[in-house]
Amino acid sequence: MFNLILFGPPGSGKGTQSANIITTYKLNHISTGDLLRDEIDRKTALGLEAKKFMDQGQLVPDAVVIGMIGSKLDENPDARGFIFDGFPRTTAQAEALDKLLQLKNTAVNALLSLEVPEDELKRRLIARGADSGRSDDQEDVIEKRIIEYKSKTEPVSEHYARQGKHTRIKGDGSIDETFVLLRKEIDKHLQ
Ligand code: B4P
Repeated sequence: MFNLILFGPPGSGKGTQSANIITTYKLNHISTGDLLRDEIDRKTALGLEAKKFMDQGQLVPDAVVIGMIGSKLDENPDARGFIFDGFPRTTAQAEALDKLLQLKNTAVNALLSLEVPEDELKRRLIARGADSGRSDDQEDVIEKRIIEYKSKTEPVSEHYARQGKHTRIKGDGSIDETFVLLRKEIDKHLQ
């Protein structure tokens, strides 16, 4: 089994590159952002609760997100591996993920961290907000998401650096250029 965390700030290309990776490597994609937006669209109790946090640029509480991941892993017992997109976003989520995978006799193989300057992140998210109307892609909310990332999410990369699993990937080129860099790194693990 090959388990990859695609990591980086909001707008760094996690969702975009996950789509490329799942096509090429046939891994199961778990995006907590997509799962939460699906709950919001279906107006479930979980979705209504999550929306309050997402619209403010805040992280959704750990217990909610960890519960969703546990169910997704159980739904796919025969997967070749998983790509985790937007998860874990806190050290508590990382510790929970390590335990959930351990129960399945597997572990995180690598965390690939997309590095993109802040002005480019903002440019991408504002552009997406203009097209999609996504309520968290508005300038004031984007600022808050970046602050949340720095204080709560960046420590996750240190958690996996301590396990020798953290690699930085230059993420400010085009979508295709970034995918070439990601492939080189993933191929090293799969050889
Ligand atoms: P996510 O859905 O994960 O959103 P994101 O961080 O903005 O990344 P995304 O994957 O969508 O964007 P991408 O960089 O691909 O999270 C949304 C919210 O959900 C969070 O703020 C939080 O509230 C909540 N949440 C999710 N997971 C959680 C968790 N684990 N715990 C707690 N809360 C959680 O793309 C952005 C734009 O850039 C796109 O328009 C794309 O086309 C463009 N782009 C990408 N790569 C590009 C490139 N190389 N060049 C030019 N443009 C590019």
